[in-house]
Amino acid sequence: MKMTFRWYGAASDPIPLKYVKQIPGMTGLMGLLDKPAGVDWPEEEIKALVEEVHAAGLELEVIESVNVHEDIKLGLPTRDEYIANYCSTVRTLAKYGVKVIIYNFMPVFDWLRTDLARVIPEDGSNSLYYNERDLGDMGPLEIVRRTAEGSQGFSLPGWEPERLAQLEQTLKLYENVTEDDLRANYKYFLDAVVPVCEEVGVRLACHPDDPAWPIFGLPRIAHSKEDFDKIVALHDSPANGICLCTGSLGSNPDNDIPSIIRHFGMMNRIAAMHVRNIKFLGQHEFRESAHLSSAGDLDMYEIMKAIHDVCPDTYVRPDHGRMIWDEQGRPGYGLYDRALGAAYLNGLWEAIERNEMS
Ligand SMILES: [Mn+2]
Repeated sequence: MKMTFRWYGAASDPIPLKYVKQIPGMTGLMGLLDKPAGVDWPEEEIKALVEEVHAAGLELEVIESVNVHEDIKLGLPTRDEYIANYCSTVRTLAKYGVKVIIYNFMPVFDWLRTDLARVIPEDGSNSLYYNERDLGDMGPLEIVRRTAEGSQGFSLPGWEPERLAQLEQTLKLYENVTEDDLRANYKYFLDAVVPVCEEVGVRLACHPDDPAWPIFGLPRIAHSKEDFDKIVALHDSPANGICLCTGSLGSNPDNDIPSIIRHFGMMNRIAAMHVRNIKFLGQHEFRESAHLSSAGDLDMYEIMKAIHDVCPDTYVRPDHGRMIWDEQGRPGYGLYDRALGAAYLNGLWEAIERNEMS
């Protein structure tokens, strides 16, 4: 297991790499370049990022958010150009040592919350919160406006202003797209990109829908074991992998996370893990909790044990944290609670390993 940390780059992440390096057991980053979907990432920017991370004593073997252009998901004729750019980005990233590329195939919306700073009454910290009832009242345009307001001037992954300007038009394009259509377009993408990944030694890692059910009537095809069984079958290769995000899949209590890890780990399809906990508050209502099992409803010991048993060499990162100790920063991506999360997950890991040996 390689413990890693999501980092947004020096220009937009207030957390210095030195601080990341000082978290015990931290080996590297899940990094990114802030590029709109469909763009071929420039080699000089990738090179500069890798050199900056290496200079801080950290690895950069995982890249997040090489976003898939909407035209690819919609299967529009323009998709081939964007797929070619994607393949080119894969090749350049591989040249600089990247092994895993995390992406998602969610139409229009990336992860979604109805409150980015919900106060947790027990201790006065705050975290991301979701309540389907609030969402129903708002509608897509309103939630986008609120998200922009609540993010304290930071951009949120998947909410690029360029894309959102065309939101209404894009929503209309999806009106007649079924789940099967979306899967067919997904297969077209994988059939083009996975062979390139195989050639250069990169694994794609599909991030689940978050929350783990359809929203706004859009087709969503990545939020259950059954969904991912279909995804891995679309193109049969270890390079067609999964980023198994416990908090995203775990937002639906029907998803048994340790058993899903075991299932796909034994198939050699887990390329990366996002590990965090969820506190259920009602039907389609939850908030993100501290990483400890006792703070939420997921069994973090069983999650780490499953990783240890079936994909012990995978990349793990603590996922969204709460805002604690009056930290100001990007919602979900502060330093303190994610550092605590990493320390806790490393502690579980050490105990599991010691137990195995005794
Ligand atoms: Mn995640």
